Amino acid sequence: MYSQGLIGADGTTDEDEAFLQHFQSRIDAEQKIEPNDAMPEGYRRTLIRQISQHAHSEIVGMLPEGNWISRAPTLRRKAALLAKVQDEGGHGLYLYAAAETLGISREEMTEQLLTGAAKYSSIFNYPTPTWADIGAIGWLVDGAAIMNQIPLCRCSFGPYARAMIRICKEESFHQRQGYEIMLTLCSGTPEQKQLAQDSLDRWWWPSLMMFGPHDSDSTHSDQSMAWKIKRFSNDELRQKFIDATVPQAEFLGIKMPDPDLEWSEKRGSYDHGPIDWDEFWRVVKGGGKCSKDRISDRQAAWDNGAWVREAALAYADKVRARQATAAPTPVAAE
Ligand code: BYC
Repeated sequence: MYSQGLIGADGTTDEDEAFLQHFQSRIDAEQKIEPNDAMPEGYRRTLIRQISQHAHSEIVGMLPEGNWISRAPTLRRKAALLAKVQDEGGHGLYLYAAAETLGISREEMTEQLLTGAAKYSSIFNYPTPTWADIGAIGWLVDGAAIMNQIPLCRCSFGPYARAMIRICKEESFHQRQGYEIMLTLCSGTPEQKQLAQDSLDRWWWPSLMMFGPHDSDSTHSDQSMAWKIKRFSNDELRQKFIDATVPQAEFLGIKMPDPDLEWSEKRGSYDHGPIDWDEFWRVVKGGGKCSKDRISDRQAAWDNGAWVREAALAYADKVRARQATAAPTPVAAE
């Protein structure tokens, strides 16, 4: 049933019916697929696309928060934010390493990011004008990330699933540090509480957009769910996030910027107002407030790091040359 040109049967590989069925039966049996296993070309490409975009998001995601490290209000806040931003860098590295097992290099992935061929999460194209934005990012952006990423711990591709386990543990610390910033602001002066409210107003809708387009406009979901890369649809995860987050805003005593938000007894979930999909696609296509800066910052980081890459390669060459000329180790007498 999956052979109708669906599973990467793109004419460039010889994926016959039997091969595709055997692969799908492994997926259906919840077996992990490992890098050296045979896999349809479409599965490999889908994973490279998703994992590399995820890695880029972690790395670009360091920028809006990194912007506040030198201006954090206390030493404790500075230390926590520094650790969080470092964690995001680590997440990017685990994910690039997982994608590399599928046959793409770090250089190729970076080039795809810098030329715009690969996307990164829309959320990181918004500015962080106040300290409260750091609270809102931890609470909402990391909260949305956890909702999306916990199911990825059960992704059918082993290296991605294993990377996600550690990432999710760290994201949960990130979410709590963000919520604690919001809690502190909301228990402070009216001005501080207003800062928290303004940041919620700025970040709520973009956080909902992180989950991707409506299911009806999601081009990859059906196939990714059949392959058990994704376990839930974009709308399902978005709804879970809304249901979990509304009570947290109530506890803070601030209001979601959605007049249509209402608990539905019938659905056992919150109904919400319309998401501005025009804004989503504009931002995804590079029209966000910070889109140009994000890419030029990454380009500068790549260019400025060239000497490190060159030095590492020169050192590796030296080690290889030394090993090649070293005298062979004598064989021990019996
Ligand atoms: N932004 O068919 P769909 C973090 C694209 S990092 C931009 O539903 P899919 C953090 C999508 O790529 C958070 N583009 O796609 C870091 C596709 O275009 P392409 C990142 C988006 O893949 C630092 C098209 O729209 N998390 O948490 O089935 C600090 C159609 O979409 C977005 C991940 O990357 C978007 N929001 O589902 C703090 C998680 N949404 O590729 C926090 C892993 C969709 O055909 N990724 N598009 O050109 C996923 O779970 C899935 O890739 C998505 C999209 C749910 C994002």
